[in-house]
Amino acid sequence: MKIALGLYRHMLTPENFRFARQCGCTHIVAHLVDYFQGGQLHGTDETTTWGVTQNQGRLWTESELRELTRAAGAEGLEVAAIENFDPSHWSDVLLDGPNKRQQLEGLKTLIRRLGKVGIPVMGYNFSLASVWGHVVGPWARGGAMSVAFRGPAGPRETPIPNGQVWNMIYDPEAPPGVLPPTDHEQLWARVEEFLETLVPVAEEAGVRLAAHPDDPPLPTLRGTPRLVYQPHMYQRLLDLVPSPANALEFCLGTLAEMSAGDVYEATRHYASQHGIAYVHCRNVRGKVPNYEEVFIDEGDLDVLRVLRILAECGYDGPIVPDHTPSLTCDAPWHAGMAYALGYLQAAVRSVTAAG
Ligand SMILES: [Mn+2]
Repeated sequence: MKIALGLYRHMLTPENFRFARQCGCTHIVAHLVDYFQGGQLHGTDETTTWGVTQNQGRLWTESELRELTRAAGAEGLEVAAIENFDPSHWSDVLLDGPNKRQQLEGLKTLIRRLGKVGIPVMGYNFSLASVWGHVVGPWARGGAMSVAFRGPAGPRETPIPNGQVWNMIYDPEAPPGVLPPTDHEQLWARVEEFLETLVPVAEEAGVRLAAHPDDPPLPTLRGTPRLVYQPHMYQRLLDLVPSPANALEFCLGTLAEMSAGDVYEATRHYASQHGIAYVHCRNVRGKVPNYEEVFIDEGDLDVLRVLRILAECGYDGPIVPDHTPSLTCDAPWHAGMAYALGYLQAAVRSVTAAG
């Protein structure tokens, strides 16, 4: 297994690449969407979004992707994956809007560019509401700040306004009103078209598409359907277009939050069919509708047991800490990640040595 660090766009700097290498990472997972902009990840009320995306019609260029791989390479790292499409690149793919065909062509171009520069995975989250509704508080060990989902006691589930999807504003000029209703089968039809269009291109480009499950894993959120909110729903997604290029961004925390199923069985099930492109590893206490993100060595998930199963199934791909609670010090995010990465280093070494 390859230890990797996920970095948001504003964190893709030589200093952070060096930090990752110093923590023993051989790979990074890069977010190129301009969310957060260095600001808040989680909002204070139901109207908060991750901001306005400024990339309508502007696909990530081959030279910017190549520069990313060069800059990471200069610090001894490979780019294992790009995580998440920009909402403005695929809003009408998610919403079945008038620009869908054109946007699918754009996504094909992006996948081909990833292939050209040697980035082997494109992670995505086929979701209208995306990650939403979490609150911040001192829920991890020692009162470390982390995020929780509180169901009806959390932010009120307001409908999604026009011009927004995936928790970002892609059209600030959109007319007033909210998204039209969508049901689960309509959403499945949309992801099927997305996969049928992109999987052949990804195969040819040597890129794997990797699906993240819905976080929080509820049947609906803000009145919109969720796609993968129980472990078995990942299989439906793989079966839509069977191919090595149709794979999973296997989020252990989200799987552990699901109300049904078993995260260890799911890990064996998907790893043994080589369906996992990369792993998000974080720990959690509780399940929907009430759970908290905690340190990698507390919470409900037995991380060592999961890693042992991955090793037994021959999984040799990247594993990233996903998110961690913040440590109380001058560098809360970095310290939290360094802690999780140190744990992962030792844990991966112990399970692979035992095998
Ligand atoms: Mn995740």
